Amino acid sequence: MPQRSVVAVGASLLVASLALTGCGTRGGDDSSDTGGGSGDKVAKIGVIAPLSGDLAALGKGIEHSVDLAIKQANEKNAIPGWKLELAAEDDQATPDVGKNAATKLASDKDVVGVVGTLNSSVAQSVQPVLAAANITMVSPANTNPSLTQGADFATAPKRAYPNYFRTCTTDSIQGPFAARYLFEKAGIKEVATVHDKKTYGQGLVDAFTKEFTKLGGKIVSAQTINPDDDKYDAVISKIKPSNPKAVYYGGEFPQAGPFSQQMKAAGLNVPLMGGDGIFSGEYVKLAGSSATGDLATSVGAPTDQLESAKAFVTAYEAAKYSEPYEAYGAYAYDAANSIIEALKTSLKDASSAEAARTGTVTAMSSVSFDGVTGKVAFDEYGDTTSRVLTVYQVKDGKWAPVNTEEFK
Ligand code: ABU
Repeated sequence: MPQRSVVAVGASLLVASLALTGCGTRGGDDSSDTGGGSGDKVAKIGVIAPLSGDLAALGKGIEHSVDLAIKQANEKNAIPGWKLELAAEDDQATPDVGKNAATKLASDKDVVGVVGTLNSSVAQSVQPVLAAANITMVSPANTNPSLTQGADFATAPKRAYPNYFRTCTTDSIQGPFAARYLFEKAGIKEVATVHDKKTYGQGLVDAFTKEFTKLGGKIVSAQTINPDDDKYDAVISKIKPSNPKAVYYGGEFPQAGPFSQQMKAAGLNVPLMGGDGIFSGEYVKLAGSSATGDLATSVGAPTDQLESAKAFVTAYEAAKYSEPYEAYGAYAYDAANSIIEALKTSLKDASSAEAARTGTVTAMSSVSFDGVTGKVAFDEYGDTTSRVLTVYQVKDGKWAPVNTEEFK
């Protein structure tokens, strides 16, 4: 594997105005008591994310980061005459639960925007509900390309929902980015693929496979797992005789961690590589020492190495939230601030939050600011204009960045 070669990219702007004000005074709870004047009207920003279950580590990082953005906006009186509040709902990483959460938020007349979801499969259920209510939705984590560009994204992209935006890049970039890393930088030409049959996992493996074979690589085995299973010996037995030099995994860490551990215990001692769905400290805990050498891509540059994210990291730590910001915290913070930017226009002369919903969707298209992850702006589909990704590798029991690049 190549030596660490982090390329400093992306934003270098310090968001000084979003620095330490208003943080750390409430013991890190995501309370709705977030400042603002007593006569102010209320507008709520919802969160729909897994706040319980296997993926809660990622979901709680999203919730806390949105809470931080809201508290800072209130402390600064970012929208005079209005107080922002957080309305967080647990989707349990399940499409039906997510749909119910969206329905609940849509029926609350104070809700003008939502940050979420984490899972692309849950987004597919949430999108139509929030679209029907003209509520802006900004995901910090959904990477399946169909959510913005429709089912025919590869051949005939068409904006799927006018109210849907995202601050993370898509698997149309993430899959090929991983393929190029393995083939060109790691010199691996034979790979087995595994996915969990979910929207994200399947789409990511498809995108990886297309680029890897185009480069001249060979997919020696293509398998799937059932996400409800925790024993993968049958699938590993099918892969092993094909003698892959790496396994590319489409799915999330609760399954990928044990999969890595079990494949190495079975004598398949090659790196497992996955996407942002496995980029969590929880993956390393689940896989144990077997994780050493495993690889993941994730969106953007490493948050803790970005000059532009320093104030966010400091403020998040000062707030003493009970969970870390994890893979998507900085993207959730930028997502919340993109909604707040739009609200500065849409709430200005609005009689109520509900009356500002359509105006907020319209104002989102013009949002452009220097966020903690870099430039925050959206293209004609609602996708982020950023194409930066990072490859991480497990070393000494934690993920370490090995290559950050803008995908071209
Ligand atoms: N982007 C990785 C995990 C979330 C998703 O389903 O897209």
